[in-house]
Amino acid sequence: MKKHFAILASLSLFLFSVVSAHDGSQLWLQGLAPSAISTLEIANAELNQSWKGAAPVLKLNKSMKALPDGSFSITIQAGTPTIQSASEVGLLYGAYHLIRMQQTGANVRDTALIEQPSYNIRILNHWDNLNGTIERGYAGRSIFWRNSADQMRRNADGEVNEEDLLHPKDAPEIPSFDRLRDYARANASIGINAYVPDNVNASPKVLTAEYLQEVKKMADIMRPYGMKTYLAINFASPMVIGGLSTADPLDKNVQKWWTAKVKEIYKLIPDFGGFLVKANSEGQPGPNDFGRTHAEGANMLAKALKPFKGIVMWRAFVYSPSDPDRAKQAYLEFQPLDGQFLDNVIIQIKNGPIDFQPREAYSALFGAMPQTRQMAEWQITQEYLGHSNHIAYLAPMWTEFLQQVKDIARCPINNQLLAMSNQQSAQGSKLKAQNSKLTAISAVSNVGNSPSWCGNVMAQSNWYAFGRLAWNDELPACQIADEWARLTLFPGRNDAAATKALASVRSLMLRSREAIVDCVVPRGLHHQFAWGHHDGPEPDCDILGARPDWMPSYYARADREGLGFDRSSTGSNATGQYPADYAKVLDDPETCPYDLLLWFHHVPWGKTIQHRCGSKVIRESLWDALCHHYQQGLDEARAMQRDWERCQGLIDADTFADIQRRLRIQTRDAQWWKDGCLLYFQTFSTLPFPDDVEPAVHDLDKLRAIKLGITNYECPSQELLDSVR
Ligand code: GCV
Repeated sequence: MKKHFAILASLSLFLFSVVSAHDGSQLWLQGLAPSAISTLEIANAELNQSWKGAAPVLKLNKSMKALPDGSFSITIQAGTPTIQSASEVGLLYGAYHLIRMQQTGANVRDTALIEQPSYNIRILNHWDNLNGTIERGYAGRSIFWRNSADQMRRNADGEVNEEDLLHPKDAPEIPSFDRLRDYARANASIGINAYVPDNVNASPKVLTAEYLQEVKKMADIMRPYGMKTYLAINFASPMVIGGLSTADPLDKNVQKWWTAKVKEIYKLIPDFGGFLVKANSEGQPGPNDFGRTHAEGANMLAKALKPFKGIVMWRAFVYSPSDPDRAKQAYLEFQPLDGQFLDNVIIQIKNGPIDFQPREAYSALFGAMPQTRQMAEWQITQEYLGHSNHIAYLAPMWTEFLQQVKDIARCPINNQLLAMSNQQSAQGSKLKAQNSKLTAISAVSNVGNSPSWCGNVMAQSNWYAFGRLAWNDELPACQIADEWARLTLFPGRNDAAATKALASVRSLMLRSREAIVDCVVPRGLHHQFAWGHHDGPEPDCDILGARPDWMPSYYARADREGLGFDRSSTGSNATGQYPADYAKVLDDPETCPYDLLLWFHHVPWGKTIQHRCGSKVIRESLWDALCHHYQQGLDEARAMQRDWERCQGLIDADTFADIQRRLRIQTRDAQWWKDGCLLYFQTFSTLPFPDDVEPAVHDLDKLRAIKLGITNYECPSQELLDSVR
């Protein structure tokens, strides 16, 4: 008996320690992407390969047409599921939802639910250049353009030829069919229904006949998965590829050129979605170059797209080098244009007024243009969050934003015109009917051709989280983390060891965003990143002749008195752009949320700050608080390492080792941030570190000399980081 027990025990130990290889290349999915032709066939094939139990019934139900496109219901009676929807794509979403329910341990015996999307367009923006590089991409090269090999010329030192980086090769390259189908499937599985395959810093060449043929091929692959194709366009295209002498939106020939181009596109891609435009921003051409407004530029494109039901997503990411406060720019330029945009234009606004910082105030434009459709733009790729070297789960940041916009701006961004149309007459209700259809949310993708798709497995969680929140913007970040980790890291595992490891992964994910805020930009400090590539600290960056608003000192405003940007009514008055009651809260440093203190106020080093840390209320000087936050950032990076170490043997070995290595880099980076920022700010405060803050391990002069020398298309390697500090 004893012997049997011992054999059984060692056998079960063996079974528990055998971890099926799940290296993340499959993302959160099981099996293969069905090579089916129609959406319905895909839904059936997915259920056949993944659903365990009585065969589900799929029913097209036209009476559900009143619900937003893609909505579905699932009813399970005694284990037999029925999925219903007004459209095939709704049935596909229902199939993925059902499979997810089973794989995450939900009740799949008897249940009834209806799911409908929060936004009609749920779109990924890819900043992929036609030469295959990805701006702010840290996961290899593009899956859409010239992706099969590194085709760029390099010099003897291995540096990429500048010309190859900036300009696409003449001939487009056919994208890999399988990779694109896997991409389409992954998106459909979480409800993402649209993509823009090219960079907003757009090459006019994407609109040439040759490239449009490639776009058509992509669109054909994506269509059965419910993915609509859009293009980022260059506003000067009529001049660059059309031979016109102007791109003035009021010029008849320019209008004709766009009308013809749009027709050409729809002939190839009948369900083409429309254009995404970055205009008059960071050197991109736009209507202002011809003395026209953003509304005139956007409307000209909107008119060309209208007959085909296409839309324009016009970005509000604008700022001029001369304005005293970059944070006010988008509002100043766009708010006065409220009501001037046609109804197939939607203004795409970054969540914060600066640029995807780990924490920002929400952009005051949300809710400030009641007669204009608006959509949020988030950033999945970790431009300011340690690239793919750091582990940062971003759903807590996005849910924080959604909450603020709903509560404070009182702006349901998915339903802008509802309130207005309710108050209006017959014309108002017409507006509601038309416009309530145009609701959207977007995010800048982190997908590349690296085996893990996103640079590392943990970074996939943000792609997943974006899809889930775009579908249901009420989902809690912790639920999404749990789902993603179960599906990706512990598929099919319900044993005690896996459950414990899952709890560790969840803890790591949920603390990761705040850890990075503490580590790099605590309490509303922002943009202290290195020049250009934005990896690592460079608070004292000083580039001769460069725009002041590209310099960290512009944002930190450190001096002998204190730290922070005075955006109160006695400063730049950015607070005045927010709804009056919230503006009042922000305007007073005593009531301003502690998390945003240095965003809105220049605070004296010695000023006593009262804040909460867990259940404790702490009173300390700004300087001490700052030191404690950087220390906390470092401590949290170490805690994340410990969380991960608990998963050893329970996660695919290669994935475990890869994330372990990245967390080591992250902890060393946290030390670099703490020393680099505190030693620099200390030159102004002249105050000592508090006793419970670890002394610096670096010299300020050495840190100041660090130049990583990488492009905006790269994540620094461990070797590079180790060699410079
Ligand atoms: C695509 C920031 C980034 C740029 C990006 C720009 C934008 O400035 O650093 O790489 O350009 O935002 O969103 O247009």
